[in-house]
Amino acid sequence: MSARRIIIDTDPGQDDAVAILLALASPEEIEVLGITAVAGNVPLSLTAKNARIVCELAGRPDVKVFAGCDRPLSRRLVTAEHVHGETGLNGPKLPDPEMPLQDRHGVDFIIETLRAEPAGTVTLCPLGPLTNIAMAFRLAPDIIERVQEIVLMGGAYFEVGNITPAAEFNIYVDPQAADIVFRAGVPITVMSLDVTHQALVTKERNDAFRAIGNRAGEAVAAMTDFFERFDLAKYGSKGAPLHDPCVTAYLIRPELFTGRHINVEIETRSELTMGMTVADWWGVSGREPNAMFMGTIDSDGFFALITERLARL
Ligand SMILES: [Ca+2]
Repeated sequence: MSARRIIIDTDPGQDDAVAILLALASPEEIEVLGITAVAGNVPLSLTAKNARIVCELAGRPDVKVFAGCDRPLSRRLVTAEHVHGETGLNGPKLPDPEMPLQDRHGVDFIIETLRAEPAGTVTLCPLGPLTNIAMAFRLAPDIIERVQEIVLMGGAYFEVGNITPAAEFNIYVDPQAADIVFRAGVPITVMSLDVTHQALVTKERNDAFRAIGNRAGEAVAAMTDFFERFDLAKYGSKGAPLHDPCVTAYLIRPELFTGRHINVEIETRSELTMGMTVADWWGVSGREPNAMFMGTIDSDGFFALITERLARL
């Protein structure tokens, strides 16, 4: 099988960083065509910088990184320094990047890549708010049918919300963009909080990252140490969830996940439930399925995969 060709759209974020490292450590399964940064966990200037820090940590300064949209389509930007720290990558001490940011806008890169590559050969992997993807679809509707698949982290059904009582962060930050993406008709696979809240960095798993003994393992252990302090206080669980690597792990080992092909719609009007992913898990609406909504993960297999691949870096 040839490698899946992907564009990673991201707002790093420690968990984004692990997702990117996993992709770059897995060239047999994943070819990263480029990385587009978006405003989300922290403002765009930081996510565009952090994406390059992570590429350099992976020993891949050749990867093209583009800055995309600096704010949601129509709402004020909400960020999450309370989770990720003021830089977005708090935890490890990593040097400022030397590799350049590409001149082109991230949205233009997405459009041009989908037009240039054979139809049905490029997968989009959004790890943050869906602003860049929605903007690309809005500016160039001809690219929509050329997308192979969208595999994204966002939303929740049983776990409901993590930024408001009703909404998951990525969808909440730009619900209008999410609405455009979920209505586009592209095959979508959703790594929701229902999955990611089962992917907990326990002490044993954190120790395993550190025991790899290379720079990437040490940095990932320091990242998960950092956000664990917040998540343990919030969830009272036995470790912090590692959200975004579920996306890149799925491209390598889809059998780690199970879910249902269901209808998912986005709340864009009610302030109380803004950004809620209304997922028809029980099939009660009669609405057409538009997303593969994941519900379970083999978390031991997931962490074994990440640890094995980080050791290659
Ligand atoms: Ca993210």
